[in-house]
Amino acid sequence: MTNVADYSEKIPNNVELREDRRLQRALESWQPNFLNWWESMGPTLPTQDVYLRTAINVGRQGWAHFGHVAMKDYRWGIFLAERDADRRIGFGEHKGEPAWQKVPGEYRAELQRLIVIQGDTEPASVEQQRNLGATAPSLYDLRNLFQVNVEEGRHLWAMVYLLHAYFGRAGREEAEELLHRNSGSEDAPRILGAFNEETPDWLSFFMFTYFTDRDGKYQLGTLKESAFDPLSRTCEFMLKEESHHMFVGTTGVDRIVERTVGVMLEKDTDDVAGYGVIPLDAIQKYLNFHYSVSLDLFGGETSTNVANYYTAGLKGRWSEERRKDDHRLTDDSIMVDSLIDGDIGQTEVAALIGLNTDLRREYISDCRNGVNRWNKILDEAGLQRRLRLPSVAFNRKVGAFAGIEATPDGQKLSPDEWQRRKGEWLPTDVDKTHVRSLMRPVHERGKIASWIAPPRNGINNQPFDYDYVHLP
Ligand code: BYC
Repeated sequence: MTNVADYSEKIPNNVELREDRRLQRALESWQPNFLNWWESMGPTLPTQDVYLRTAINVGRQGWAHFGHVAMKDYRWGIFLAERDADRRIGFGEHKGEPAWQKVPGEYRAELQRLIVIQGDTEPASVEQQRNLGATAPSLYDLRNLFQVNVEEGRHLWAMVYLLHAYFGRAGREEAEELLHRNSGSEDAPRILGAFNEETPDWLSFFMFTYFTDRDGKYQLGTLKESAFDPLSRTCEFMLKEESHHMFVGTTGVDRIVERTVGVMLEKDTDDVAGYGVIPLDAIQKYLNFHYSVSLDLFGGETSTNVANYYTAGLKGRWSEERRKDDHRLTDDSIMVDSLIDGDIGQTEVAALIGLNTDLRREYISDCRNGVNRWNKILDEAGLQRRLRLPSVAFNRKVGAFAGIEATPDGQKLSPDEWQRRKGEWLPTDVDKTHVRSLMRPVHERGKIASWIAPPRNGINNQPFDYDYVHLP
């Protein structure tokens, strides 16, 4: 394995693919299927070329190259972070043993399942975002959308490599299935709920990249701890790419809030829908939606699956090595959110079965940073109004609160009351229609739509008015 990606190969890689002819042939026969999928399910807006980042090196410095590339010529490759020959398992019953370079027979099914679930989300997000190019607010944003899309495509490659290289025929079949399931499909939907929701407008896109990509960050962070070393190294490199996706979300919402606040001050009213921007109420409702569906992605508050994954060494905790405990957790407990006699409360459970909750808490505290940041914009403008994260019980479809309805403050509601009032907290048809009415493309260099402020900086030190995308 080298740090440097070999682009002379049909499938660029740093895993010495040419040394394993069978694997190389198998992946080369999957490649046209991937390209067909990209053609039929990927971005719909035709472009000449896009200023994209391509991975060239997995080392600490200078890992990416920027340049204008025709989307169909983008080189999706397989890159694993450097191998540490002495790496040891950091948690669970195999703690201290050498990390695995092969899949142990007894954990084959579970590992495959985790890799398939992870892999399924990557193409799903591309499918969800495929029509957004047609309404991009600027060339800068259009370029960022495509950057996110090609990298999600690469993350699919990352998981397909593992399936092909380590899971035999079953793995190859799963790799095919990853291209057959589609976001929102009636017959063959994507596995996890949030990946079957639409991303029909750019406010949704920024909320998705803020909240849902952040779930990706946390899940990849736990898989980076895995005893299965190739999975760990794959995820480590994916996390590097992932940070730009969240940057897109964070700054996208910043820029929307900034623009809305500007018009609120100028017109001295909260009721700014008529002035071509998105009112704070609508921003809060979109936030409520994307946050709550992303909380569902962590699974149940208690889960024997996650306890087994941890004990076996397949999936660790966020920042496993920084935790000050025995990394086995067989005698520990944790408080988890739960329904107690029908009310929202907390219960103490064995730490191992509460690990989904542990991860979700890390995620929630990270989500707060964004909200604080957006609130700072409101504060600095002298406005009283604040955005906030809704209660963990709000709008949940998975876990302890799936069977109840609650307000963003965590007050339980009867099903009737929920039906009557949910439009106060989740985007209504009126909100969605307003947001969509603003989604008119601005594909002219240096120009930007009315509802969003320009970014403070361009990409790779280029100015905002750089020709990030050439349209036909
Ligand atoms: N929707 O035992 P439980 C990303 C199922 S995002 C539908 O609590 P567990 C990205 C569950 O499968 C990160 N079904 O679940 C972001 C189980 O089914 P079975 C993706 C769900 O296993 C943006 C049952 O309910 N990566 O990378 O502890 C753009 C009981 O659940 C859902 C991963 O998720 C749901 N939301 O935890 C691009 C990492 N949740 O066994 C990319 C891999 C649960 O009864 N996956 N179920 O048939 C995992 O670690 C775990 O499987 C989960 C679930 C955290 C997803």
